[in-house]
Amino acid sequence: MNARPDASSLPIRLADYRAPAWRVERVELDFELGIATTEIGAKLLLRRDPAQDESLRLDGENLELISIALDGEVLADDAYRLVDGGLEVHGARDGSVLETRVRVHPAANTALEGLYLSGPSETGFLLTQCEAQGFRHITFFPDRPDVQAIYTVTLRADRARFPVLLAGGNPDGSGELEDGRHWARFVDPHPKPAYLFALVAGRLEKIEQDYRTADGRDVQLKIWAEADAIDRCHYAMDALVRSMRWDEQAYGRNYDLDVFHVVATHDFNMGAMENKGLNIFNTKCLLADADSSTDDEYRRVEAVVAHEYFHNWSGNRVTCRDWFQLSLKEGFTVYREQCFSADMNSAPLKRIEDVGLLRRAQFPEDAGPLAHPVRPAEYREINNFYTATVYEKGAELVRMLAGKLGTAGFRRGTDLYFSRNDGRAAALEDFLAALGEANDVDLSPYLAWYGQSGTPRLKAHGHYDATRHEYTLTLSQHTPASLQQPRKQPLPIPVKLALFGSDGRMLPLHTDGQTDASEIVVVLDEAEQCFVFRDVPERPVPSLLRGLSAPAVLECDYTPAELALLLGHDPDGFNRWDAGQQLALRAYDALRDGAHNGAVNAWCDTLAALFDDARLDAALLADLLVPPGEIELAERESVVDPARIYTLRQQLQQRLAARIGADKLEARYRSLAAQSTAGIDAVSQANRSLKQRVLQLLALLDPTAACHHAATQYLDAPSMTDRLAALGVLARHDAARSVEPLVHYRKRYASDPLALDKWFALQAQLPGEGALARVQALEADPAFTLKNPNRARALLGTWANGNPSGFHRADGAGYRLYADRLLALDALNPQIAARLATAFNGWQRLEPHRREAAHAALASLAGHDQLSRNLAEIVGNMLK
Ligand code: 0A1
Ligand code: ZN
Repeated sequence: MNARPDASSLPIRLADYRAPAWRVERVELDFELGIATTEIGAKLLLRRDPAQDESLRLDGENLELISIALDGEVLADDAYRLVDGGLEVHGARDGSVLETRVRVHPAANTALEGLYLSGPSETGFLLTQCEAQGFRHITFFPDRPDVQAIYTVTLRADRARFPVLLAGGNPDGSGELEDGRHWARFVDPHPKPAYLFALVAGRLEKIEQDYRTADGRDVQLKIWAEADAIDRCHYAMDALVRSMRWDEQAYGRNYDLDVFHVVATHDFNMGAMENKGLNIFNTKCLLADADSSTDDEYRRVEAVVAHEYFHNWSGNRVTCRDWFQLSLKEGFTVYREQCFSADMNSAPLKRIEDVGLLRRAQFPEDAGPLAHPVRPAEYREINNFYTATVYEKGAELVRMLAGKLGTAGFRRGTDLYFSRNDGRAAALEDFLAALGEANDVDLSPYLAWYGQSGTPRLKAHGHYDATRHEYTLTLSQHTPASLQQPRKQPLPIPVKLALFGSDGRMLPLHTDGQTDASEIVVVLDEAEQCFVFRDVPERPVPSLLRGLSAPAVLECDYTPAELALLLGHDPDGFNRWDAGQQLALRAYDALRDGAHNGAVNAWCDTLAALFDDARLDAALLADLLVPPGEIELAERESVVDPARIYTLRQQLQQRLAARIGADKLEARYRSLAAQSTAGIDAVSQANRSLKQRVLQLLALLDPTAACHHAATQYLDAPSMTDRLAALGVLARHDAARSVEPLVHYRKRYASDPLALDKWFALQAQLPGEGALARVQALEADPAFTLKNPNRARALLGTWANGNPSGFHRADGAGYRLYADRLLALDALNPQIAARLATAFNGWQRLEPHRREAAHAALASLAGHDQLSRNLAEIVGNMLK
């Protein structure tokens, strides 16, 4: 059933963009819905660009054409032609109306793209996913985002089987039909690209709330889910209302329809989708309650609800000209979502989380065979470009621009961007132009960031002239060459900085331009530049790239004592954390190289002192106590041995635990455990976060004591966060003792897919070579299936991406099993197979045995002739 478009098809290039020769002004869609078969009638009012004389060509895949008529006349066989991936029609004119009728098979659609079934045939519901190119699996249409039409959608179906019928836009009537069937119509007055079309039909429950926008529109907010999940939608509703208010206040953006629907499904390829007026969510990003959701999950629900809602302006009202501009909507919307979450929670903790993700997911992507610019120059399969680079690095670029313009200037710029481009399909140049023009600055140098892949290395060297009290900071930049871009150019890098005195206080800064600020931004836009600070009373310790003011890697010749000073004293939580991360890297290097213990001691001593500092926020302390992860550590090695990295990182943490001491860890654990609650307020979350970290550290010193606490905590846990934390410690440190709680959890949550996913993921994460056998055993669990993306990701994705020492076995058996599963997955769902295949990223730097085995697994995948275009592109790039 899945399309197997020619895997070797030619790439699509940004440079080849041309405006569409044919547009659709209005479209009327008629769905005769059924689980096995659905029929779709489409009536397209066509507009032709008089400057182009191409004949009409529509996209369409896996569609059975039932009938076709042009301007009311049934088309003769020679007046149209079904071609690979579409339909050509002869004789159409400007203003012509094309009518087609097609048949599709939702229950057989395992790729979850187009119209598909969520859940079992008897009880599940129908829904659509059209981004990026799913609409062509529904009807023949110019499926490109610069074709924007007004949609009228009529749904017809059996009332008992499909009591709820939803589509994007405003409701425009409903009623009964013969034979127990009914209909509902929706009209969307805002012209939209096809990727924002959506429908949902089936048995769903709802919660609802009224909302009045700042500009006075009454909106009905409705969240829909299957009966067993509807009670877990209240937090999402609360987050939605807060998102709507925030967008009114922060960006002056109001909602623009009378209804806003949100639907939850267990079967979804991504996190969620911003379809106009009908957002569809993976349950993982929508459902939340104290018994089954962790604190991280609550935060994710809040963030994703906001993200999809914010798209209504950054993505829907102003959409993308073509898919190369994807970051125009995604980078900007991630940035908006990050700011919202920072406002709702703690700004430094949010920044720590975001930078952690950037370093763990985006930096490695940007340094490996899948590296691409935020605006790629070419692609074969657009679904492979929903990447950390387009999303996370894209958000960093917007953050950089926002930082440059300041809050008021950025708002002036976005106001102009939204008003000037409302209803249009825009390009990244339009974004930069609006921000720049509204502020009278030329932002065009920043475009270079969008076209160049790779993470710039920022080198810093300071020189203090004690007689002149002058401090000269020399900054230089270098971006490593990549296959596609052997020569990289210097970029404008805003470097936010401060200088610290030896007593840990910030020094006032005197430069030519500014005086007396304690924090300033300098822009490095050449390969190397010097910046001079006057009246500096003593040799300062510079704090650089504060807040990660640009997505770069800082290389500075700090001594461990200097980093320890910043870790101990920086008033900004994020910068303090970042100094701690840099110091931990030094400590790690020292352990690895058997070098002098200076850095290890500096890291451990400083953290041990902070551990005793009652003024420090518990959640920040928890983050400070975690060294960079295995993936980040591997990024710095030219030859990677994941098992050795794991061992060294464990040793480093053991040193920290020993320095703090078992007694203190034990006492802190007891005091935090005594204050445990089920609340999701910031204090309760911080308590849980620190309690978990303390227990993990204690387990490295005294596993018996820690497992004793963990066993009790598992039984008494008032929240999922505590329950899972306890289970994690038990499973890692006392396998035998973890059996009973694991069985207990499995039974308790047998009918809760999201909780079961966490059970699979927790075990897939257990380090070491035993992981392979564990994964195989878990595959035999009756609840395991490759057909559900969340389940496949929970087991296979967590193992390959979140457990380096378990996946990268020296004998290569991990790679072989994984390649096998990717093949099986590819036959069902190419998008998920391709995404999971990116776990091989970095294989070229593995030590020789593993590298050879990884290469063999990739080569065997590449040798299959039935690969989807999705998987073929990833594997092909990996082997370039
Ligand atoms: N635009 C969505 C992400 C998304 C992309 C592709 C999808 O199907 C292939 C689904 C969702 C977002 O950014 O939230
Ligand atoms: Zn998005």
